[in-house]
Amino acid sequence: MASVLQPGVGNARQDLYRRMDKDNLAPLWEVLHALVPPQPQSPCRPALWKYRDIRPYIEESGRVITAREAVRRVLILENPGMRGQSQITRSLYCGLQLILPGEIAPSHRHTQSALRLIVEGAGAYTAVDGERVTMRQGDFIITPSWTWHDHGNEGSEPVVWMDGLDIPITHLFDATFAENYPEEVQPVTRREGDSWARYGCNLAPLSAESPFGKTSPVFSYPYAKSREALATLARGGDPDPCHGYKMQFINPATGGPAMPTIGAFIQLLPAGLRTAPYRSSDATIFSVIEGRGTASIGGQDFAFEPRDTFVVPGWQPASFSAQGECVLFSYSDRPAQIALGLWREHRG
Ligand code: GTQ
Repeated sequence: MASVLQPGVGNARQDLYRRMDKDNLAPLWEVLHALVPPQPQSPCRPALWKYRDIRPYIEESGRVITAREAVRRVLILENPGMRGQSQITRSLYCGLQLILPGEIAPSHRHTQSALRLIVEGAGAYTAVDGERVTMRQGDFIITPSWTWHDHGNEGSEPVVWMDGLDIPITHLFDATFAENYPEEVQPVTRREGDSWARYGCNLAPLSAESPFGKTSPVFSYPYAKSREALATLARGGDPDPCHGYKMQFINPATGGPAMPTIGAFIQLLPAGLRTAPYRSSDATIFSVIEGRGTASIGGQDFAFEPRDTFVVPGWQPASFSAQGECVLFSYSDRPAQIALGLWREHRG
């Protein structure tokens, strides 16, 4: 029943608010609608970063600071609706990291999980708890929470990759810890390919140890393998109307997502495909590996080409129109939302 405001009640309320404010109290009824909206109300906006436009800044960053001095030489992709917060969505961070030939990004570890999607160049490596992996374009590489990692470039060309981290999630929980390795580069204790051989070939050691806790023991998913799988699927059956041929990267030890907080996906859109609108509660960051097309996000059209990055805010309808055959990598906080019973999707 609507209450009728008596004369003087407005003043009485303001008076109450003022007095209790100094005791760190606030009235819920003034903010209830904003705290519990019927649908997500996010400052996150759709956006696209054209690699062609931002590549000069990345190159210039390589002239003004070394990887050693920067620790990580990264340009952060900040959501235009959340400038200054180092966030591309409310829960995730995104950056483009540059490492020049001969450079080293020193070893450290943190509770944040990181993923890398190699965007340009070859010949760099990242090391995870004693094992190095060579980076190639399109590779999806994980740095599990609390694992030592350093990056180096032993090749002859600049290497750029996209960093996806769950920084806002660890900050939300105030569960952020970090430390530097005592030396710049951690010792190599396993041969390259060890973890792939051990966990990535539908084989597993007889003992059920999990070297990286809740994160996949396979920390590098070579693009050549994922691309071949997508090509086989695309030859064999009809595409999903919303997604084309879309797969998620898994932890072979559990069959679940490769990382506990971040879901990672790869999809092939056949040339000419126009997908049906799709929305889900996990805001999603896309990196274009192959092909040109248009992403329609919340009614706005964004033309994309290889190496571009774009973001689809949660619960905004998105559809794709593929000019040529496209391959898109994407990541979101879906595993975290599913674990907490929050995730929703809507097709059509
Ligand atoms: O490579 O360890 O983009 O710690 C941000 C924080 C990359 C990294 C980032 C990091 C890293």
